[in-house]
Amino acid sequence: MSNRLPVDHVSGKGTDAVWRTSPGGLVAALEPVMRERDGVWIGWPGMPDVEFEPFEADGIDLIPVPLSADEVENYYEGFSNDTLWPLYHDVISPPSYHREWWEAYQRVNRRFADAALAVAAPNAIVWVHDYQLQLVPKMLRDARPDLIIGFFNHIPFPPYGIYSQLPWRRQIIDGLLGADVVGFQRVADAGNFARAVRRLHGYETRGNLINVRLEETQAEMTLRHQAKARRGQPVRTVLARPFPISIDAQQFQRLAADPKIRARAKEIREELGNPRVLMLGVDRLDYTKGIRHRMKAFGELLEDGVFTSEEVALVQVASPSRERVDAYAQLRDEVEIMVSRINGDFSQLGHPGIHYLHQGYPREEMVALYLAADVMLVTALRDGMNLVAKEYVASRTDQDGVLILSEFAGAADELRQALLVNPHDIDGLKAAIVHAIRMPQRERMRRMRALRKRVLSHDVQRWSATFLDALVREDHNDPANRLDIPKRAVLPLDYGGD
Ligand code: GDG
Repeated sequence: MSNRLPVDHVSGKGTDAVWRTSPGGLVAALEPVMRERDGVWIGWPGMPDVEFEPFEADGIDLIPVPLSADEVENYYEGFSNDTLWPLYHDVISPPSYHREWWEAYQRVNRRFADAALAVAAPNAIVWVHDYQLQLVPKMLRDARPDLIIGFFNHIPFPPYGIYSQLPWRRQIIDGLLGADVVGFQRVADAGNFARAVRRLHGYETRGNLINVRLEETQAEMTLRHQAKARRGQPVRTVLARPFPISIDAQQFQRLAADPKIRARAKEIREELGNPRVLMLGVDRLDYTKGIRHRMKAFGELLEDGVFTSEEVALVQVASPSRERVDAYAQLRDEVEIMVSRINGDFSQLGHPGIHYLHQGYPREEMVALYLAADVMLVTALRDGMNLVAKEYVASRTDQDGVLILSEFAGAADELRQALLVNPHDIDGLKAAIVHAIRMPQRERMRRMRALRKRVLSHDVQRWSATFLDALVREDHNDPANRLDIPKRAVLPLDYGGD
């Protein structure tokens, strides 16, 4: 279950409706699993005020949950994207708290839960995805204690000092604790969640396990769980731990080997006037992604005369996102003013410094861009994981290319051989860019080989298998549930100004 079904509506209504599948990594990972287990995907089809019957797309059975235009405004754009999203990303933009948004959030979560309850067989597994649906696990458990319930949070979980702003902080925690397994991207996210649980409920936590105290009646209802008497009180254990998400690495490797895409990569460099160095950013146009920070660093390097716009080009794909939310409209204005200023000041005829593309592209074109780029810039101020970083690495079958990666992206826990940066430190970011541009090929390849080893061995197929395995494993203390995240290495270089 996820807020959006993995399809886009093209045309038609009822049985004549035509859909285009969005071939994301999550779909690739889950499709075989769902087929094997006779699974269904529950989600909103992306159009307000229309009801669709269940249908099949690319071998997956889909159950659409309808949303009214009001609900899209209050549950989705409002509570999900203007309350939870900024709150969970370290309040980079101030969250808005509106009671009518919260009402809509509860109502829509109930509708999603009911859709699952209507189709789930006895003892079925229900895997709920992301911050839009945090109340669903408890709703399912209250109605159907036989279900096995997993929840995965794709975005960060904030420290308690920030989380505690939320007027409905208890309800959300209770919603999540309805799951058997609550998955996060990073160790820090799982830790923040456990701390919030302790602060708000005083439940005991042991490592990754949380002992949720049960009332006697609930304990009797909980058929699947052994209700252990600890200190005289029955408890249910919830596993809360990181499961860092990944990509369909093989798919990116295949695309990167395609002669047409390789030729396109060459053509892109030619179209850009064969710059000595091509730098690339690919993001949804979102204030969490640090797009302004990287442009500031790039603009200052042009200003300092470290390179000219003829020598170094920056391509920034900023795909349109959440345009009806004010903070996003404002960000777009800020980014576009910045691009115009930098290009106005430093462009040379035929060589604008920044090639800004407020457009979405087919995946093939993205891979061609990844192949063409000497340096990939991922400068998020806060990011659950950041799949773009992993896609760049998986596409570089030539073992070349430099990844500059924010330490505030979840991917930084795994991709230790990237040039790790603090994007708030503009001087540090500039130094990392200069280092990337000047890095000898031997060092580039050594780093890229190590990055590729990690991404290719920890793909999205492995991620979903690990999560589902933890979910069906009765014994949460099983050593097979141990973490597989590299130990923190000493950073080879520190760009910090401190
Ligand atoms: C959330 C979390 C977490 C972007 N523009 C185009 C395009 N994309 C694709 C990328 C990538 C995906 O969208 C973006 O994924 P990210 O992980 O970078 O970021 P979010 O959208 O914020 O995702 C994030 C993720 O969930 C998964 O858990 O990693 O932290 O915020 O796959 O390639 N794809 C195409 N054209 C575009 O123009 N085809």
